[in-house]
Amino acid sequence: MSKHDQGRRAFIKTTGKAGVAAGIALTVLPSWASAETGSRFATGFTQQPLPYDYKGLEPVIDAMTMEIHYSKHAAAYAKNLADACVAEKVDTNNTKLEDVLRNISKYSPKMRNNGGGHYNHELFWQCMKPGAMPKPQGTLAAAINSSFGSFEAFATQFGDAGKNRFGSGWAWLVLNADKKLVVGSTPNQDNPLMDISDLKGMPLLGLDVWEHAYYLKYQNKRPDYINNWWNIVNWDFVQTRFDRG
Ligand code: MN3
Repeated sequence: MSKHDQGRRAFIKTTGKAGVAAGIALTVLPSWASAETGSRFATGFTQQPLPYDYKGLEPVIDAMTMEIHYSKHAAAYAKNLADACVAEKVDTNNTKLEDVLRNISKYSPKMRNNGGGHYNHELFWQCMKPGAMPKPQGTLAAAINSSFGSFEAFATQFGDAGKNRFGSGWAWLVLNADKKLVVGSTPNQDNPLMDISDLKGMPLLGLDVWEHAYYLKYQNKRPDYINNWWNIVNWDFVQTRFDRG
């Protein structure tokens, strides 16, 4: 059961009693369920189960890479984020991770690296799925065509953002404050929610271009990893994020 589900159950139980006692139906939402973020979309502070097994994305991403990436790298970001939250007195039961990231300049480098690392990976796992369709459809496809000229032009621009990111980082498709689709990249574990980021907005799709994401299978050939990655993008998930953005 996810932390959010646990929170929801506890919330329903608590307000159920209060509602009966007061004779009214309460409509107050817990803090993590703000209208802005929506409880279904908020990223919690703890690592969630991978939505497929380690072999699920083969042959694009091999099982060993997925296992190490999820159970070692991403797990470490989650653990170090928890430690940073204790040290910096972030009440994880009553704070949204997204809000910490939006104000990340007020926190330590440890919070920046691990809060970003945890958020980015939780998003990344959901941005992929076995048996994905090759392109977006519907309103997202139309918006991509309108913003970039064609899906192919978008994919080239996004791929170039990942290929040209020197060292470690992420490529992103972002919905910015003007509700425009923008492509770019961030260094290390930074992301477009962060107040310190040059690229700003709601991340719709993220691609991990750290070597740990591809090196066992692709070695130095990051462009091959990126080109193959299009075969496993979960466009339904990206569409859902676009719809609520
Ligand atoms: Mn990674």
